[in-house]
Amino acid sequence: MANSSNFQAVKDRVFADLGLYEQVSGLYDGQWLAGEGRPRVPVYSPINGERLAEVALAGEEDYDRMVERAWVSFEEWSRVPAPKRGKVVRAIGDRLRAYVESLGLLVTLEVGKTPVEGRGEVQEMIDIADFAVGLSRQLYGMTIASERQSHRLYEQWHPHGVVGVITAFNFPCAVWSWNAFIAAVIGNVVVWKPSPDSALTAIATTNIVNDVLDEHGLPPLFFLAVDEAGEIGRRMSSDRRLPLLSFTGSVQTGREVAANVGERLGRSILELGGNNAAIVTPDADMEIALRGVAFGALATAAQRCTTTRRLILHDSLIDSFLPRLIDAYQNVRVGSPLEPGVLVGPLINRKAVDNYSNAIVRAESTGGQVLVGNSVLELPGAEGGNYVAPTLIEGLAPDSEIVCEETFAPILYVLRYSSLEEAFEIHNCVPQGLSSAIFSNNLREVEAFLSVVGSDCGLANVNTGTAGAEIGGAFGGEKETGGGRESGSDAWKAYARRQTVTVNYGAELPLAQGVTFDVR
Ligand code: UN1
Repeated sequence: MANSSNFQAVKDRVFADLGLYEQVSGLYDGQWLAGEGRPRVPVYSPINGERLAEVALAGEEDYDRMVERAWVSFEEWSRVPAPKRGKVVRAIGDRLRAYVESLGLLVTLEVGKTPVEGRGEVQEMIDIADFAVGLSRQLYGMTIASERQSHRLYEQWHPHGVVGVITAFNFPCAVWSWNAFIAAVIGNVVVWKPSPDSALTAIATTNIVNDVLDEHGLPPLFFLAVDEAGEIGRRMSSDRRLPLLSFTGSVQTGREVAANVGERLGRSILELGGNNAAIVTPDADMEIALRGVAFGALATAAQRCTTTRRLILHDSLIDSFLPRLIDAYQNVRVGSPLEPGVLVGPLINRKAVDNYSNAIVRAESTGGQVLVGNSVLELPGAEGGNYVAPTLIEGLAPDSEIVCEETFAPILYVLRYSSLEEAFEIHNCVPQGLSSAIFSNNLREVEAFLSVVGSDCGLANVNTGTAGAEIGGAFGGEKETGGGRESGSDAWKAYARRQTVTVNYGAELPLAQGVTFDVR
């Protein structure tokens, strides 16, 4: 169990390494603004409920000034050649390499991820920095054959200006970096509003990256405004000075953001909820399926957008696969992520624990049977922590209300199927469309899953779980997940405005479509 001296020792080491104190500023507009006169909020560790620090919040005037400054930075940064911008991001990636351990552990302390997952979070930032460096020499535009003589037709990509990024607690720095590093090599400047539940990780990250800019004699590019109630988020969504806003969070808040951004005809990238399923067929490699489902359903205490929330299991596997999964659920170690062997840490806060309990009550009241789990855990040594038992529930209709909702807690609904068509129908009947998986070694089943009648999600996985995407692909989902794409592939195009250029280098003025217009 979390022994408190161990917790304190880790905290002291991490805070010293990252330059954090008991009272920190949550506002960076080129410098860290002192807390005077600003409201403060405490940040608690979900591991044991201990107060980690107190964060001074940004007010609306702070935010306004910040966006103005960000535009000043843009003037300078957008004129730096892209490959040179890439070199700066490379230096940032290198600096992050030096903080893999401490920043990863801060993620553990603040949001409760296991140390390997906390580390993985920072690794994801390093990976996207590498990707962005390569991209900085590849911001290709297309040349198109012009129908007119002595004309050149091509596309070029310019930065938008100041890009807003709103992130959730569950990937407290990686998701920001997907946006920020790609946006930066294109020439944008970024204003970040993190979840107040992961403010310290955002503060430490902002500190590290802006130090590198300082050393390069560059203006601040990565601004930060922590707030508590979402006021700044609302400002951002209706702020015309942010041509692009990337939002990661719930479907409910995403709707508001999309409406506000849409109202001003701005652009948004939405990464909203998932309700991801894994189909396990009789032709699956059962060892791979078991591990893939368990990782997808339990990693990060099921607080990923990509978490497996539904298991679509063939009837014939009910007596073989399911008991093994129940066994894994019974034996997985839940507890303080600072303890060796723990795979499932705490939920982020008490509200998340309540959501867990309420979802199970609703599931049971509509015919669900709990196969394992359904308890809020009081762990000795970690009494103030937010621990719950991973839960498997069987017997619900695939389209029942609770199964169609994303509950950010370790509850996996087991749904049965007999034909593959039925499996796809169950799979696609939820409103969300982020990630999906099939476990099968049968080519026909796999290809059907990947065909137009199969998975309707943005991410489709074969013989690997719904969670744990690499940064090289475009990340995002369909339907209520919001349609946004971030991270790899050509997702960078969302952070740039496309300009179609026509150049006439001839001595005549031929018009397109053969139109004539002789004014004399
Ligand atoms: C999220 O949960 O918001 O694929 C992002 C994954 C991670 C990213 C998840 N690489 O699980």
